[in-house]
Amino acid sequence: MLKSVLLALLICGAAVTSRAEDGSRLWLRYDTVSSSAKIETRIDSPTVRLAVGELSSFWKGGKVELQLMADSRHYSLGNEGYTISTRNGVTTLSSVSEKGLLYATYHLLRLQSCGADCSNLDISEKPAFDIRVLNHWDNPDGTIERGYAGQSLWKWEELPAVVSPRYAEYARANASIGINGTVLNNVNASPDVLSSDNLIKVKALADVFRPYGIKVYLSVNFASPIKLGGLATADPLDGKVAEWWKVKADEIYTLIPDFGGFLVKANSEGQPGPCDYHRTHAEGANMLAAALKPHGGIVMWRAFVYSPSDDDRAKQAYLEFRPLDGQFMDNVIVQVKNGPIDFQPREPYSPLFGAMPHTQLMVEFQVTQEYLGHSNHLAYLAPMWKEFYSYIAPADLKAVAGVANIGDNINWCGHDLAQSNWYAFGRLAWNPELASRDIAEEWLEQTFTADKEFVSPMTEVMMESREAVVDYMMPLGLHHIFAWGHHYGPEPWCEIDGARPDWLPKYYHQADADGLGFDRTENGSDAVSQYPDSIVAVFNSLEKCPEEFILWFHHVPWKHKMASGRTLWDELCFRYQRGVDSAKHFAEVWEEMSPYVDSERYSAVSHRFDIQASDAVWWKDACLEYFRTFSRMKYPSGVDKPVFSLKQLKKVKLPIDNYTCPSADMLPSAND
Ligand code: GCV
Repeated sequence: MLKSVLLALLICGAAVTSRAEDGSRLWLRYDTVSSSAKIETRIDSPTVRLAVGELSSFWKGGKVELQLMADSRHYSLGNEGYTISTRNGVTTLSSVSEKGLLYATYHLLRLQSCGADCSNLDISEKPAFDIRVLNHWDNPDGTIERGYAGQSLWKWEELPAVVSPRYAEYARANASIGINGTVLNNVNASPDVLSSDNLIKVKALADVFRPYGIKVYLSVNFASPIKLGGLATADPLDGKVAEWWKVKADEIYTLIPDFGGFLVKANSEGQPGPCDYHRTHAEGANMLAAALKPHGGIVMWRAFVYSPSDDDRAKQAYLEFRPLDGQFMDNVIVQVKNGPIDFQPREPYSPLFGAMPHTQLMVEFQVTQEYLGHSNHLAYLAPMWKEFYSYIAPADLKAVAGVANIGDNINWCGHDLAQSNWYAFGRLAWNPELASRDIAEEWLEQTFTADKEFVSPMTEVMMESREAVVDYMMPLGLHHIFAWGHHYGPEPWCEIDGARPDWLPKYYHQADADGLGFDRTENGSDAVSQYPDSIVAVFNSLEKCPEEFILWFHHVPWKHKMASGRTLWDELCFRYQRGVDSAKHFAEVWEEMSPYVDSERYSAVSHRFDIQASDAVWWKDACLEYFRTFSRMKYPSGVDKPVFSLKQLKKVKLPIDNYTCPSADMLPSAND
């Protein structure tokens, strides 16, 4: 019989220490209580100790009990679900697992922070997906591909000897929103990640994350058996290669018994893969899956593939992966980006979803704002992810991944308001039914203040922000018209000698004297036919296609009449102008917020809203002035005259790479 020890853990909260509002506390800005409530539990484990510590430090209500329950109700909530109930002034948190109790704890504290009435709770929660992971694109040298919040959090050179306190803070933040996995390194993976020396460092991180319910995964380089193992080949059907991976998996699991598995980018953008040996993606994935399976590990195999072929890039992942449906092992999940191209401000959903009924699929969202103004612009992304779920049922997905926007900046995400995207990613990964607006409100309340004078206007700003970015960057289904070398500013005119056509904006916008947009109808590239018939009927028709996707699917004449009654050209001008107006409005609203926000975060965000407003003008002028050389039409009334000339903007070359966010002095300004 298990020894049953009643632990009445009373941990007095530490004295409130005043600290600068540097954004480091994220949404976890709980006030420490001076005399803590009674927190009771019979369980003593690292995870439950964390839960008890949180409640003792921050729970302002009455007694709380934490209990493991294996009854049918809790069993039906799965391994991570939980209930919270109140009776006679006692709040009871119950789950079949300790992890569930930790999630219940954060739920309770969230309710308290948001000012909810916690006196009569009856809550049941169960996550929609079993696997809810962040994908870090962090490199061994500390840089982060498409990361705009400093260097990597992982200090490989110090590990395992020095274990930064930020690792536990990171894990705590993730646990508080239900994220249960982290892929530590870039999908453009270095083979050295799997070296024995490095695995000891990975173990040190896994040990910190474990009590928070977070599993560690690694991105692996498919050619590791050659580059690290000294083999002559990485052919997945070669017995020595399979054995190399098996031995490597055994080594990993000896160190990290709960290791999650591998994430693989293969035969994509120059990465090695099974196709180098004329094997399929399924053969490559299955070989790795076989090595992990005895340990309970999984392979997340990315479907982000395209090559410089004649086929429309938007079609390629489907063409390559759909024929493999049913061929993947049951511990492989094919990871598909939400749209068919690449995390653009707006894309239709990828047609692979729904097209591989015999394969486990997961969606990959991008939390970092590679194509949405980096960490200079506010683009609250919950509405974008909800848009995806308006087409794809969560039940058809096995898991969800988000490319992290986290770095070693003190405020984690560069822009204080970009923390909302990390938060929203976790909340929606747990429950995709949540409303974007509710998530925005609860995030604002916890991160800043519950004062309605702040929360109401800022919720509106957040809710409008993604659409504003679409408007001033790429309205009406335009996509990938970014400058060469970075994905920050506009360069729809870009031409680079010898560059792959599908890396150039003209490939995507197809502007000419007749009109604008990529013809993906049955008369064009026919990408539309990859969707189910009911959707083809809509997207293929110029009349029925939602205008938000019209230039994605159609080459539209400049004088085509839009729903508003305007011509395409006028509508385009109107959308760019609307984006500029919104960005200016955000800056104005923020100015009114100074009484409610500490001065540190107030000025940091102000500065970024100013950049966003002036970048919006840059985008509008660059795109409209350039497209006007084709439409040869005038700006309609109500649309501002350009501040910048095309000649001026064509000279702009930002001195940034894949790893930086431009500073204000690098950007074109209306005062230049
Ligand atoms: C990690 C885009 C990005 C690359 C990224 C790639 C991917 O092409 O620009 O930086 O590489 O997507 O998702 O693999």
